[in-house]
Amino acid sequence: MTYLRLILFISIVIFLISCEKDDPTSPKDFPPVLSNLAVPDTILTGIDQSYLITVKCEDANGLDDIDTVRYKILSKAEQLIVSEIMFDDGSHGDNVPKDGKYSIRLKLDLKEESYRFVVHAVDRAKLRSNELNAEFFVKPGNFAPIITKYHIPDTVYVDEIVPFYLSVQATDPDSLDFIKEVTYQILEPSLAIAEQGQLNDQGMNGDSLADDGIYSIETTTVFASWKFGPYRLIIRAFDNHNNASESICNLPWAKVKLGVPPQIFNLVAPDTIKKPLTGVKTFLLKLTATDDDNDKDIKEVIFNSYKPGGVPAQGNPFNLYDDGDLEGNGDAIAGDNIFSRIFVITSSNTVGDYRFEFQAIDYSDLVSNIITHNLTVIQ
Ligand SMILES: [Ca+2]
Ligand SMILES: [Ca+2]
Ligand SMILES: [Ca+2]
Ligand SMILES: [Ca+2]
Repeated sequence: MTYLRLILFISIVIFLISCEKDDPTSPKDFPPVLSNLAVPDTILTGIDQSYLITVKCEDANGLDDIDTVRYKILSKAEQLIVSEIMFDDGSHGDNVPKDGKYSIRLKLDLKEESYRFVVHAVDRAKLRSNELNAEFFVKPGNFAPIITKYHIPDTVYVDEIVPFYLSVQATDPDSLDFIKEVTYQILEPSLAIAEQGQLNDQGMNGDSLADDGIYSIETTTVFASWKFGPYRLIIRAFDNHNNASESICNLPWAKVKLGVPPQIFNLVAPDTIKKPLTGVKTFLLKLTATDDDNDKDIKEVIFNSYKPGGVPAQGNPFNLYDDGDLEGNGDAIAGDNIFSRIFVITSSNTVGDYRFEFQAIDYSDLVSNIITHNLTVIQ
């Protein structure tokens, strides 16, 4: 197939060359050629939106030989609506000047029916290009609804189940349109959907008055139970054309109560370590941290380490982890309140007594008891 095409192409070229040779009056001027006309299928009016129309124009005598690219818009009854030129100078919606792509940005206020966009080009020798056409339809646009007033919580309480009340005023700018529904979605810190549903204007579930354009819902913070991090609330109002307004707010977590401090116990750590002659020696530190408010209330577990003579280690404080990363942190199971860390002694460590002080901190920044542990490094 490709081979056949190649032969056909070569024959055409030979034919054209022979024609030229045979024709003593061979033209030096070639007409411009239009291609790739792009016109939107539908143009909406009355919504302050403009539309970009582009066409490619080439000329065998070079782009400078193109004089004008002219378009006209004809009504269904072939009546001329407008006749203007298109641009390749970086203006009127044209992106790149002098690349042969001509553009015009149109904002039309025409009655609802179909129209025809017709374009042709003329070069400096007054040679006229082929003509390209595209049909498009004009219809009145429709605005998305607008949410004008908000009544939403400024935080998400994670430590107690409390009412969570949402209320917005939604209107649609189009006189013949209406609000079909108002939805909400709450994303938890992991961005998973924590809760979603509808606000109503039927005077129920927290909506105080029916049909007043104020949409409400009263739910609770049960979705947020002890999940710390930023929450995201998305409220969308849909009209009868499925146009939607969208509002997104970020809500930080908060606590109703300060609560009680965490506790730590069951420290596992070696008492004595023989220093390696070369390289490093690792050992595991782990302990259990709990909190009477909720075991998820532990924000972090840390320790400070002091070298022989009481000099604090560089890099204090160090974190212990409850992330199930056995290889990296020595933690066997994530979320079991056993916090772990792999600690390293090198051949350059000083011999003597090292002191470790462990402590947990909760999300109210309350601190636990301190467990002090001594580790003797020997030669
Ligand atoms: Ca609308
Ligand atoms: Ca209402
Ligand atoms: Ca606590
Ligand atoms: Ca663990």
